[in-house]
Amino acid sequence: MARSWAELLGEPDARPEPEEQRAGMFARLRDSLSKSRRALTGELAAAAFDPGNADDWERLEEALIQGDVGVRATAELVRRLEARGELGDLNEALAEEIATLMGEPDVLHVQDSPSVVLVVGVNGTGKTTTIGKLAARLDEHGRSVLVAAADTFRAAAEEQLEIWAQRANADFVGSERGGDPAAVAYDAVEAAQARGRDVVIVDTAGRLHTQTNLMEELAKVRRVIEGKLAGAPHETLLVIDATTGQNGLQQARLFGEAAGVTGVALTKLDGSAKGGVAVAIAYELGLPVKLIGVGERLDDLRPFDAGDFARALVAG
Ligand SMILES: Nc1nc2c(ncn2[C@@H]2O[C@H](COP(=O)(O)OP(=O)(O)O)[C@@H](O)[C@H]2O)c(=O)[nH]1
Ligand SMILES: [Mg+2]
Repeated sequence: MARSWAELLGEPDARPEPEEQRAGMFARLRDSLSKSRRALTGELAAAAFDPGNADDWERLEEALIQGDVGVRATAELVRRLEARGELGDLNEALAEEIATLMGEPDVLHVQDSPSVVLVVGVNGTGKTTTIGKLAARLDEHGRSVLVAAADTFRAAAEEQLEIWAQRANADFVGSERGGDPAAVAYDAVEAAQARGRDVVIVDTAGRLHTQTNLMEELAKVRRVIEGKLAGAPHETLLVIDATTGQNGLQQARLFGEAAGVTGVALTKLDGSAKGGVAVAIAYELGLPVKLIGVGERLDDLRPFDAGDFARALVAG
């Protein structure tokens, strides 16, 4: 049941992705997750799985941990499968339990006009690219977008975002290099209010999370946005590179605490063998995965759908 953009954006009367497109989208997702699926189920002879055999349960546990699902989520999945009694097809059962564990889908909070989406995450995870892709979809769905380059740390960052803004038909607000990120965010919200734009997306710097000044900078950007517009930021999206596995989980933990993250965009699933980390992020940290990146092109960003994801990850 592929989730549509209309559903993710919380449009009234939103419908799931139509049947004709579903098969193709699932095939593509399945393809993107092939390395992760191999990492997770490669060693596991699901057909020969015997629920009465303790060694088989142990092998399943190892496979899940190997597949970056994380220790706590793995323990919970095994517990739930054991509680089923009659298992049927192991991979099908596992896919169902993973989908349940990842929880009900949440919308991207962009219903107010203007809404502010603050985008945070470590350098290179795909923040700017994801913003460009998201802006293009919002534009397609009739929402006017303004993007703000509050990553004033890296020289090329502003220019990169401006190019994406042009492609996505979005307004762009930047700063002089070395400028104050919080001031850029302030200007952006003000410009959106003045021009009647629907969604402001704020790009931020991603110097390593071990530097406390990054967290302080993000907190300041956040405070300025909160002060400028009541209820903002409506969404704080953490971008995680799926190829980093458990490291990504650690990032999620840090940013989640410091930056008030409300949702996750998991990128580079197409090249990752560690897509299972999505389960750990959702279950261990309680952070909803809202978007997945499956490539570098403009249309390679998708609403996250737990059922499809779980099936593509283990059952295929
Ligand atoms: N294969 C793949 N590459 C991606 C994806 N998302 C981003 N990238 C690439 O990751 C690199 C870093 O992206 P960028 O947006 O600059 O990261 P930032 O530093 O967090 O802003 C770029 O080469 C992007 O094209 C994705 O979903 N799949
Ligand atoms: Mg960037």
